[in-house]
Amino acid sequence: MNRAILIAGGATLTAAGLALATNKRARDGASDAVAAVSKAIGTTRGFRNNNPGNIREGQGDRTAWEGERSTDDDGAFEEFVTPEYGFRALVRLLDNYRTRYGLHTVAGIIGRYAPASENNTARYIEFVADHLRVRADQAIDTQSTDTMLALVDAITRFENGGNPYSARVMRSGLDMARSGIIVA
Ligand SMILES: [Ca+2]
Repeated sequence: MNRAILIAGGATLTAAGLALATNKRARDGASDAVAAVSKAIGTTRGFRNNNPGNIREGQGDRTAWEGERSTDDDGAFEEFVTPEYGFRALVRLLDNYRTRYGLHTVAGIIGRYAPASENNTARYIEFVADHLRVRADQAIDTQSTDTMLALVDAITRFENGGNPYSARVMRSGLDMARSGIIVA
């Protein structure tokens, strides 16, 4: 399987491929394509809500996340004041999958995270497993910072068609989630 195509979802790879071209016209086209992709990702629902994992509101929206916006403009999804808080919530949720539900595989984790009633779960599982370079039914160690960040990155890419966030922003969210200082 061509991993680059799978991860890029087409558009980013096309831009990257074009960027290798040496003639100026192709390079200009590539810059436009990259800008268009960045702009498209910057307008996704997950991006607007600072909720890169597209965490849904629970029934009655009773979960009060740390860093949740005081306003509720999106009636279906959680909204956070910064992307760091969105990543924090995602890591908290995925840590719960391990500690509370004993989920240790991509199939188990994504099967719960993105139920088939509202998602193409099979495609989601395949995408994430491929990104992590594991089999869907293989145990992964989500206690590991690197593995959790890779999982969060894959979810962000699948949910938004790409990941516009820096590694630092994701790491900051993970550190907040696991610091034990902020509790929610
Ligand atoms: Ca909301």
